Amino acid sequence: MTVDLRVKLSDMHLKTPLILASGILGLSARMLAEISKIESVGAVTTKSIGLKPRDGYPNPTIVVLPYGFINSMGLPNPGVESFLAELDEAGSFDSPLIASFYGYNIDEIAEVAKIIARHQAVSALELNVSCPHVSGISEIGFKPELVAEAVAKVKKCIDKPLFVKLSPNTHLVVEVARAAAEAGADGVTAVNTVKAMVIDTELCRPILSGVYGGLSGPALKPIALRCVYEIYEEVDIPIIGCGGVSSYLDVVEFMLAGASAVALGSIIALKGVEVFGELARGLSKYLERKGIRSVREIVGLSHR
Ligand code: RRO
Repeated sequence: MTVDLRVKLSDMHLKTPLILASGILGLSARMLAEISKIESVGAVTTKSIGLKPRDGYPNPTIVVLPYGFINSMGLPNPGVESFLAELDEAGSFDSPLIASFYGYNIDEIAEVAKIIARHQAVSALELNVSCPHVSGISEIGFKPELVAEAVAKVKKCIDKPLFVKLSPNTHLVVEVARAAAEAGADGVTAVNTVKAMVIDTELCRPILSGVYGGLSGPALKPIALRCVYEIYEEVDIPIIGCGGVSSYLDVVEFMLAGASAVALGSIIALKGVEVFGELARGLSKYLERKGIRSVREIVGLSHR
């Protein structure tokens, strides 16, 4: 039996439900274009891009733990104009390119969206209102009314699908998803990292230069999965599941919870892009074993 891994996400057609998450190998446009050519890659997402260049935080910016990473990169990015210039040189994309972006207020968010959406290589936008350790970002993403305002304003300026990346660091994750949906968002990405920290017991001070960071990897997975499940129960909007996927069964779990596609982050940083092929093969075998023809059939199946 041949199984079908294709999924549709808003108006994008993905060869597989596997997406490269924002912040992973996504700073160079040329590298993203290369990754988009890998057979089992469904879509690729850029590092979050803002209006102006940002250096990010000084080292140390990442701590490796037995159950995941804590990062505090601090939103390093070249700024929207330089990033688009890079995109001009990057060559073609064989899978949809999702441009992640941010702003410190609603006017700035709309301005960045307008500039990015003009680039023909960009298939969709993902609004990051959920970075846990750069001030001014989650402050928007924790407030359903501000997210609704941002989404409505952005949708007026662009004619491409808009996703909103949600924070797990609020009890209002479903309310924020609902606000995004009602304001016209085409999907949500659930979720960004969990706010966390590490302390050096010899130096007796926080290890990360930014003090706080975002926890990703296996420890995040059950939290992210719960967010996807809750949103699927309450809000009628496509969901990209994101958080700690490290095996094809994790992909299956996210889809059963209600995700139409699944973004991969820490596992790619750890093991490289070969993982896309491994997960796609595992997913196909799972579907074959279950006698399911299309991966689309398992989306939300655990809610029966
Ligand atoms: O750059 C970062 O430090 C970062 C961002 Br923008 C984000 O959205 N999530 C995260 O864990 N790190």
